[in-house]
Amino acid sequence: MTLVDLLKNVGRQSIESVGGDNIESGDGPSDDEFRESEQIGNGHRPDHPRGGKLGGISDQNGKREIMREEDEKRWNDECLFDCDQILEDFAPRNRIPFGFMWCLYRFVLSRIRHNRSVPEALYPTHEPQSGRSAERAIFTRHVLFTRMASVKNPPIEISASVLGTMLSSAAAEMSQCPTETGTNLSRHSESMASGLETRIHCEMTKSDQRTASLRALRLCLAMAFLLASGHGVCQTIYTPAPENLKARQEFQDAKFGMFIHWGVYSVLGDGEWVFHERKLTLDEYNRLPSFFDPEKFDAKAWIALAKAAGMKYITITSRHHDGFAMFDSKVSDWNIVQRTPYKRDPLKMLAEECHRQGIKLFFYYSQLDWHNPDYYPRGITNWDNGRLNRGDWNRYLDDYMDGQLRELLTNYGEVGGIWFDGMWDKPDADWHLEKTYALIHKLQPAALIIPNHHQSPKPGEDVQTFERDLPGQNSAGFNTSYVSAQLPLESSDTINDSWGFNIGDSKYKSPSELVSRLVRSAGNNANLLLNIGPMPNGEIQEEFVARLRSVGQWLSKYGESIYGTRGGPLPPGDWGVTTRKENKIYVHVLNWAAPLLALPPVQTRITRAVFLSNGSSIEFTQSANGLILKVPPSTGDEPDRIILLTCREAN
Ligand code: H79
Repeated sequence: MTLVDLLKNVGRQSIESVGGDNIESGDGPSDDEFRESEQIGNGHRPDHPRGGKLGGISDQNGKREIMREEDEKRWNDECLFDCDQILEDFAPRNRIPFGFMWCLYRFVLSRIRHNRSVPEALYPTHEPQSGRSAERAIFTRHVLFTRMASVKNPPIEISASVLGTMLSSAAAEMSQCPTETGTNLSRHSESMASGLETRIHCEMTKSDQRTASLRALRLCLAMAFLLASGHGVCQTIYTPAPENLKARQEFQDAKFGMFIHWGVYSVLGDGEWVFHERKLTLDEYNRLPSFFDPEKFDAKAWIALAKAAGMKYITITSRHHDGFAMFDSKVSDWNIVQRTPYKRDPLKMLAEECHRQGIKLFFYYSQLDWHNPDYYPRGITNWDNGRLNRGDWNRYLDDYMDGQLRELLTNYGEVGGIWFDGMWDKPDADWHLEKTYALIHKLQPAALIIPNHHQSPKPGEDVQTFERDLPGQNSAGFNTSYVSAQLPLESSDTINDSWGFNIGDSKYKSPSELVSRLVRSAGNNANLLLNIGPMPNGEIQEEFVARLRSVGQWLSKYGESIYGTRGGPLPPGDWGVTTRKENKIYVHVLNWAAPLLALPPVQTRITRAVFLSNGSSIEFTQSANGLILKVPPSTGDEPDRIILLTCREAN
């Protein structure tokens, strides 16, 4: 059953279940069947007003079908709907409005909850299916169904006032939801309801149902865009500045960046989560800064290492989840200048050196804070570390966080962008993203906003990043599998298994493995942001240095197949990937033992194939069925055999 099928069935069930007098009765379920049909048990969902609970649907022949769990999941995960198809399927039977209202309603809620752009909201993607999010999804669906089932004569009543009423009722019900989301949704629903009622009015007659259906569809779309364009509670559509678009391209061309995790936690040599891992108290953790004195820190040497590795940008932790500012912040004294014997601002030194050496500098900034009491209510990583059990969330975001971001974007010259992390700690919270993103874009329009929230991109964001995964992969279970087709992509990874300095972690990836990750990232149209965790004395351990230099040596030879390229045109596979630039395709053979490599068809005519390492010709056959390459034998020590294809036209 496709999602569209599911949707049709829901529309049908909902319409039939209210028994609207202008609806084809069809051969849907009887009341008894409907009553029996609810099987998706959850304590939060009260009974259906008509006796049954929610979730039952019927198929085309009236055979009752219970919505299976996997359909439910797909519904939540994909929620794809195709307006044209709905129109085609529902219009002849006057069934559009209800099905479509359902979609719209879900869209509106989804939009509020996730601050998504219109296309994102119309095509919501994967959310975690357990815990509070799932509970929330179920609750939302419940409210939706309840409202839908109580609307009479759906095709006529698709009007702003009905939607307004629905939203008001939903607001009342949401306010009983025992989560922060409930409260937020309640508030938003209420303000939307009142806004809508005054803004749009739509009268439709019973005799004009077909037109009504079409008008309803248009109305819904119009409302959707209206909502998205800054009216009511929704955000203005983000239009990136020309310099931002240019920065995105430069970012994509750069392909390889250095991630740096460095903070007072480095002193303990146990990673950047040590505060949380050891469940330290504030008093205990507050002692750490006095041991942080990186006398060997040398900004020039760090940047020179990044350059030797072939990296084009650096993303450094301006503050991690411990909230400790590694820069001179006036917003609080929880910072390197005021709390450590070092007393200086390493970010300033790095920024100056980056500008001198032509490297872009990005600031990692954790929105999650384990130290500031105003980070309240706390998130999923909360433990009792001695903070007061009260705080001012708005003050945390508007004064503290935005205050520090203002400093970072004002005092350090041109900044590549801000790399946000930690929002996943409070997925339901209102993070004031619109405000924060607007502040960043106002201060430095070219600065890229790179959020590591593990969800699909939201308005105002400029890059989609994937933590320890290639785009679309979700190996650790926290990345989204949605991949933006518009935004630049980035994959972040570690050289050993740690981000912050970890004295006991010797699981270093080999230089070949690192090259392979870089190549696979490029072939997947993404940058690689490769991490080092410098030591507390300011030095970078030799294991990292040696590996980075190896990758740099490889890049000095094969960089043309990486820098400035885009992924494709052929899909990545276990065998390897392709990258492209102008009329060139680079076939990166990463894991292929046989002498012949058969690939899918390439759209343009290939005029020449050479082995990039020595320029020798490569035999190939191109036909409508695909492309066959005779791969030079592996010497066993090269991470990548690259075949350069020259094409008649650009790809
Ligand atoms: O800075 C590095 C890490 O410290 C930070 N991001 C990188 C770049 C990071 N913090 N957490 N994570 C990465 C992994 C997040 C795991 C999560 Fe969960 C799974 C968040 C929510 C679900 C585990 C379970 C952590 C909190 C609950």
